[in-house]
Amino acid sequence: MCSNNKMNKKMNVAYIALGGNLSNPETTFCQAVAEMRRSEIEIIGVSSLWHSPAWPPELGHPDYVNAALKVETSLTAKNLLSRLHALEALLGRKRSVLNAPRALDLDIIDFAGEVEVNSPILPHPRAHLRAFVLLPIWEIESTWTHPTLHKTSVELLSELPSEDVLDHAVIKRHWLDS
Ligand code: PH2
Ligand code: MG
Ligand code: MG
Repeated sequence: MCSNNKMNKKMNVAYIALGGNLSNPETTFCQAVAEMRRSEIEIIGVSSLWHSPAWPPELGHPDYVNAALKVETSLTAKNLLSRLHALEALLGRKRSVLNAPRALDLDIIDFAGEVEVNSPILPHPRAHLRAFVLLPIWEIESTWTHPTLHKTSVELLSELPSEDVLDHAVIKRHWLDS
């Protein structure tokens, strides 16, 4: 009888970080969002595109483009992660060594405030240390609070070396068609 999925399924809000430093990340991010919209992932917040040097700096990898999305989904965290991994593969991600350059990285940063020690580890274990994650999330939701550290993105950013944070710049505000 009910035609609206939302009436039957529990909806959760999640924050997803996007990153890429191969091919054309803006195009890849747009394709990723188009695919998400086709699968039970509704986009309810979008950051600008941000540019930053690859971390860690000593590897000399190409610069990154990063962004974040706030989404609403009926998927569980585990199913959302599988969906995101499938999308990474579809859009050209080849898995190799840790921190290898990649066409697309999709990480769940926060899933409904859940805390999980098994995959997917929640919140994302390094999110609080990365300005390329915190800045786009701050842009979408300035009141977002880290689920276990109970600090806002601004508080976490203030704990990072300021030169790290200043290395990040907005390169495009509106990159996604609504
Ligand atoms: N992702 C990495 C490794 N290094 N550096 C930047 N600036 N942005 C990223 O998204 C990034 C990185 C592995 O996930
Ligand atoms: Mg990552
Ligand atoms: Mg990842």
